[in-house]
Amino acid sequence: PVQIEDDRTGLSVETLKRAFADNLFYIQGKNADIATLNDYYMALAYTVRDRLLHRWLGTIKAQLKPKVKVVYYLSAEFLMGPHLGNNLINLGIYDQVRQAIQESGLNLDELIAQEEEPGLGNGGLGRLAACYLDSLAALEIPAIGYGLRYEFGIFDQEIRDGWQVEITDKWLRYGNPWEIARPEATVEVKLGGHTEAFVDGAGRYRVRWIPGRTIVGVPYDTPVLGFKNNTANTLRLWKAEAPESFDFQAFNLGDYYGAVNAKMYSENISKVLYPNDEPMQGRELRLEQQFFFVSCSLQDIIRRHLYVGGKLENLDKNAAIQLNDTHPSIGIAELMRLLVDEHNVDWDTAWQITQDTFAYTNHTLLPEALERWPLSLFGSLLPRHLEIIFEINRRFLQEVSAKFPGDTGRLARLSLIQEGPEKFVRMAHLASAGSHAINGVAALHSELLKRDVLRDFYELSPEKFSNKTNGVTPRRWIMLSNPELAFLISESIGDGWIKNLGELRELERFANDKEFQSRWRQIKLNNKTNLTEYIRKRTGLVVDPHSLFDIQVKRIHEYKRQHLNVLYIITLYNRLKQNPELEITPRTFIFGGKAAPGYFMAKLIIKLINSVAAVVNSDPDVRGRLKVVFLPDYNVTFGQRVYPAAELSEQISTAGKEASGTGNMKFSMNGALTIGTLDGANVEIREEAGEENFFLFGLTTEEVYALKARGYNPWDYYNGNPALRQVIDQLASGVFSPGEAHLFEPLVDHLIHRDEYLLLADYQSYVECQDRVGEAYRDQEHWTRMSILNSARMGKFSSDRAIREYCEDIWGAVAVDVALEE
Ligand code: DL6
Repeated sequence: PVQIEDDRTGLSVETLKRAFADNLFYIQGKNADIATLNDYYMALAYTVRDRLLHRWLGTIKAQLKPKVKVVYYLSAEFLMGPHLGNNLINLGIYDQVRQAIQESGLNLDELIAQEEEPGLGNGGLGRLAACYLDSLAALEIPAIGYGLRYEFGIFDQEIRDGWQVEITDKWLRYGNPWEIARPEATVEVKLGGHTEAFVDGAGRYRVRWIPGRTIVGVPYDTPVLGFKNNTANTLRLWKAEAPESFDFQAFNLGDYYGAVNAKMYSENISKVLYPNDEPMQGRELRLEQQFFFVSCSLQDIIRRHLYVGGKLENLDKNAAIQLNDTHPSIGIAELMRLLVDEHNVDWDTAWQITQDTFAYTNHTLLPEALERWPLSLFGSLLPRHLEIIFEINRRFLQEVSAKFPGDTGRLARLSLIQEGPEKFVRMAHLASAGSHAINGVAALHSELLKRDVLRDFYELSPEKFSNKTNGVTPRRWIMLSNPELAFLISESIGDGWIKNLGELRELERFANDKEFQSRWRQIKLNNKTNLTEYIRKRTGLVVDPHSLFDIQVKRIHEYKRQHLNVLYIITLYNRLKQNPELEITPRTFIFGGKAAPGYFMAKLIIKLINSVAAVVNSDPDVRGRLKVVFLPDYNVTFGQRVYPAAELSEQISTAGKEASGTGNMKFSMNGALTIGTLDGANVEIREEAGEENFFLFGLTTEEVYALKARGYNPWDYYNGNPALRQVIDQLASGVFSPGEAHLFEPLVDHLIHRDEYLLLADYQSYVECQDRVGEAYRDQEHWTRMSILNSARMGKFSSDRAIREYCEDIWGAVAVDVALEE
């Protein structure tokens, strides 16, 4: 019989080609004569989207049922990365599509590269949310990610004269083929105004909130595919708009321009992503954003629950709501308000439901990053929520008193309100009191939470605490980013590792195999050569793919210590200048990362890297041995090029400061060795890889605490170490800033007088460790063995493992089969 494939679902190369041409014509309105690369990208994106829709609708149907428990992941950030390549992998149609595109006279890689990535996150926290959505779908767990559809995501970074310049990220400029607006599911959100008490018909004391203004949230849905299964979960992002009724009212009063103004004002709420690594600032718009997306999401969750016939008392049976840091923690008060004020549930029942439904993940130990809102600001924007928080606090402190009678210090420390001349609402306290589970993101971090930041909460309710070490998805971070390596691995041990990363262990038996080693090395060299080409295109710099690729990519922050790396570069440079014959392992130091726009020191560190690069790269004395590159605009797309090409991964934060890190995992999976401190997940990476396959240096957390307690004096290190002193003096005297001798004074001053992050204390240990790295690299066979073992032993760091733990220990969520209808 003749079989005819449907143009929208067929997977043969012929059908794909036809569908692609069809979409180019009928959706983009172009033909080959005038089509741009972007038109081709769009046509392909729609071709792929057509092929996932039946899974998406099948998933919605399978999950919108009574008794199904859904994970709701609330996050102010989702750093999804480009969708096209990833969707091809998850649909399992990469090869057919590549061929179809080739036969259409185009190149798939170029079309994939055309996608503007949705940069709706700052870094680790947002990317973690994206990896978790990937794993939830891979494991067929019903889940919805809820967040904000920022019109402008994280800024694009340009480097001018060595300084960072921020450019608006207009990611929606050419349209977004992956999202579908659902205006029929719009919800209303109130803000400002005041509250009124009243007695209802049943004689109950109630409160109503009379808002000062109302905005509406319009959901935009993006499918999140599981790997080669039928599940397509949803990422639902809210866009803020003005309610129509407002326009009409103003229109009737003749104030047309006033109405337009109000509309613009409302739309500001989802305009722009805030940086997360500046010290907490009480910005009203940021609180509005948080409340806006959380209120939209909770109303949506309740609507879904009631739609399937659920009772509010059983909300926790059908819903597990995860707070990704404190940004959505206003949800605790909002759910109480929705239950008590709008659904007439009594307080005690509502509080039980709330606690049983919510769980909270902490992502930072930096005290200055903990969110707290001035009471005045909070009360004017969310008057009803402030009352609710006072009431939660009153009851909560009563409980504390009962457990620790007479301990007033503890009451003050635990209170949801920070007292003082200016009072604040402490969001981490609200999240901790209102959740049944609290977790850190790496073993060390979870211990430090119990000991420091959340110690009193731990002493009050130790049963709430657990650790969930972060993970990353091997689909994007190995298969998509490093296809050659993925191919070699599958050829050697089968392709079970993609779903069960623990199987990578089977690679251990190839660690000493010469033939395997040489293929492993060749793949690394190919990836390095690709990156070399990219570096040349972006910066004009020519680097040697045979040199050691030493890479530090992450947000620029003093605690992450990019400048410690620079101190070593200058040390090497000095050695070469003093002894031009010195034999060293040729190295290329590569940096990438954005600084928060208001974080002066971080921006100065970028300038420092570029200034040192300018001197080193133009000095003929070190040619062929030392190169320094700052690659602008680090983002997910760029990460996909960088991790596969790295040989040394820099994870050098001050012990006790990096909650986990996830880049560290992506590097090791792709065969880079780590130079690192015992911080965050480095500790576990080293445990897994074996200490002989990890370059460890620096003070431990205990030693950092002890040194600070004794009184740390960076001067002693400066005076006691001639090489270090030379480096610091050079920075202070303008050797790397010709014509601007004082440029790096703020950095130098900080290092020798305060050095909060202990660079000087760790300098010698770092230098010695880096020297060991240089030595080790000379024995390529041994290095390759270590590299293979690193990849082989990273199974633990799959986000699938992390999500399984969340499901079992916190969410009580299980897989739901999705059946596809023909
Ligand atoms: O948990 C994801 C990621 C960790 O890997 C990083 O170590 C940590 O710095 C980051 N935390 C934040 C904090 N933002 N806030 N709030 O981004 O989380």
